[in-house]
Amino acid sequence: MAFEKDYEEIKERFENYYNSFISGLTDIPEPLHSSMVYSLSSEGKRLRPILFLSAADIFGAEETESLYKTACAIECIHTYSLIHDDLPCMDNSDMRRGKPSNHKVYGEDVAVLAGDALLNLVYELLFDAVTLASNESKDKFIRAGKIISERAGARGLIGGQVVDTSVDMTKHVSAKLNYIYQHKTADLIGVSLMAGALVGGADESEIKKIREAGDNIGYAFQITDDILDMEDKDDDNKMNFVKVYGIKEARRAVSDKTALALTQLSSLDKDVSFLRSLTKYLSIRKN
Ligand code: GRG
Repeated sequence: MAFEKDYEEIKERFENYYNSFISGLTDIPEPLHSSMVYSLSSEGKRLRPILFLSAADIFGAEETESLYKTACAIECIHTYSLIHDDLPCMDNSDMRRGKPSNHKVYGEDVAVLAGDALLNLVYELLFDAVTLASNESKDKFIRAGKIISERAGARGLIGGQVVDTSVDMTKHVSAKLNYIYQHKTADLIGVSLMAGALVGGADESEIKKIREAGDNIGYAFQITDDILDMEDKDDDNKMNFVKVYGIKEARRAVSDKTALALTQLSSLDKDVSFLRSLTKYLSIRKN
């Protein structure tokens, strides 16, 4: 299928750069180095960098090193969040991507530090992206770095995680689930699209449309994750959309959010065919 071929092609282009970035991680003491490389190089979908690169392409961004450094920064945020999310004090998960989770191999102390080190690499990469950018695109990479940092931070990913792990879910469950899904998951997915559009030169109204589409894609992605977890019987006693509303309502929500995202993408006067196919694929994915 054309979509799968296109996905693999963008993934391969990203991974060529990403793998050389990982090989360049030298002068790091052991076992920190091995722990970082273990999670960075384990097989994932690379969804967020693919969203970023696709959005950038739609708006005509050039294939520059700044672009790929920003894509690597986004994948590093995602990887650190998975390492920390698996820790016993968070989701307490022994497995990740079909392999023992980072702390199961390297211990909790090293896993915490590997996550921290990846987050520090993020700002090295984002600063490098600005430094290497042409004079005309420097401001765009500065803005992209700023929104990525915001959405990864206390009002974004980390805010969503703290509500997920520590808030009493017996009251106002709908509002709390909304907050968790928007921030823990949709913020990074949405900002990948927004940042790509930004560095490609999208105007404010285009960024707003792609932000809305990205947030709907991200929300649907998290509900799909819950559905897959329930089907896998990988149940963790935590409240989620399926447990609160049931599987039928969860499937309907995925379909509604996906339809909204498709309409929002189509309202951009651009060739969004790959992003539309990706959005549809994500709503029926099996992993
Ligand atoms: C500072 C402790 C601390 C935490 C940072 C951990 C954290 C904030 C946020 C958790 C974010 C999280 C794990 C959200 C779940 C999102 C999700 C469904 C991830 C799986 O994404 P995929 O399916 O994974 O794209 P692959 O393996 O394909 O990359």
